[in-house]
Amino acid sequence: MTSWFAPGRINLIGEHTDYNDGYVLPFALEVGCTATVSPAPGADGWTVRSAQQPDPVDVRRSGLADADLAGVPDWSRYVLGALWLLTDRGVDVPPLDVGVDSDVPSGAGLSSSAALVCSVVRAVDDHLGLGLDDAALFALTRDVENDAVGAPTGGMDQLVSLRGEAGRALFCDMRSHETRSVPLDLAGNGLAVLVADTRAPHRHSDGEYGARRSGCEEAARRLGVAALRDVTADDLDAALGRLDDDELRRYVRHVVTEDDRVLSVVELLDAGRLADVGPLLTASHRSMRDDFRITVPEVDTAVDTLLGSGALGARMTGGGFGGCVIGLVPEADVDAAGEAVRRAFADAGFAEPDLFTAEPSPGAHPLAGR
Ligand code: GAF
Repeated sequence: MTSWFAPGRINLIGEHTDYNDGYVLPFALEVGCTATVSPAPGADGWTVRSAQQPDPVDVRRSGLADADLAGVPDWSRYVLGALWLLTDRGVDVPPLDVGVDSDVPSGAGLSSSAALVCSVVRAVDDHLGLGLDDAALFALTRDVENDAVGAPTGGMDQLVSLRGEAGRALFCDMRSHETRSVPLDLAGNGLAVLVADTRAPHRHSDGEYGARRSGCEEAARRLGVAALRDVTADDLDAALGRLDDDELRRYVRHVVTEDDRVLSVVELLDAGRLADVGPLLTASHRSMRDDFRITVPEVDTAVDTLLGSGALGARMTGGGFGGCVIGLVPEADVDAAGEAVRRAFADAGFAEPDLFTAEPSPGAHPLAGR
């Protein structure tokens, strides 16, 4: 029996930059998913079970093709997709029992799916002694989401779930997939990351995410670059001048300025100036709201309320259209800021938000007693 834990994530800054080959700065959370892999001698396939789901899913190995994945419950595709991709790539995956147990709230934009797939891939790799290196582990987890599940996401969530570090954020170059951790010493600076899960329903989020991604790809094509990462902040005005489509211009402005903000935040964190990153976080939110247009009233209300109650900066985190907002808040103001968000939501007639603080935590790791 082999057990691995992999965490969910908060993205400190760098939204919708990953699939543009750009920069992101997420950190791993304390909450996550535990995957336990056991041999299933005598069985002729794989059984996957979730502590959060009523029924296990059984699949015969010989019958596991693309089409079969379409027929299994959504949550199990992340598990079966990993087993299927390994098989497709020539690994003889024997009969297995895979159990998963997650405490990442689903649908909150905290990457419950990355926690799931990363815990499974690490546990299967370890159990079967495959010895996949860092690059192969990342590629497999991203391919499960893109190719097996069919979600056109950019890889940030899997990268930080695999490689996050306690007390640090992970600076990721999403072209090379090289990563470097940078200090995020919240307590040492008397600060906290206060998270408001707005519980806003993800309105049209799937189609809107894909539309943003293809819009960015189209803009890069028109500008003659491989990806929007290749347009620098210095080139931005000239690039905007060469596009006649207002929507694409807004997407380009968001991505290019967001990459630039990530680099500025990394510089500040490297220099031990955490308290100075607030305005960049808030500028990121404004860019998502006004240029990329992926916010909803609940997240804008949470951001404005946090800023009005002591936060040094605040922004939506994750793919958008709902989910969570983060505020960089002096520890002494955390309770009052949370209470202000609750009150603002009640006044606006929104669902009650969930408020909690987040600690940069370790990435995927094996669990003892396995
Ligand atoms: C989601 C995706 F999964 C990530 O790849 C990333 O694009 C993010 O939205 C937006 O920054 O979490």
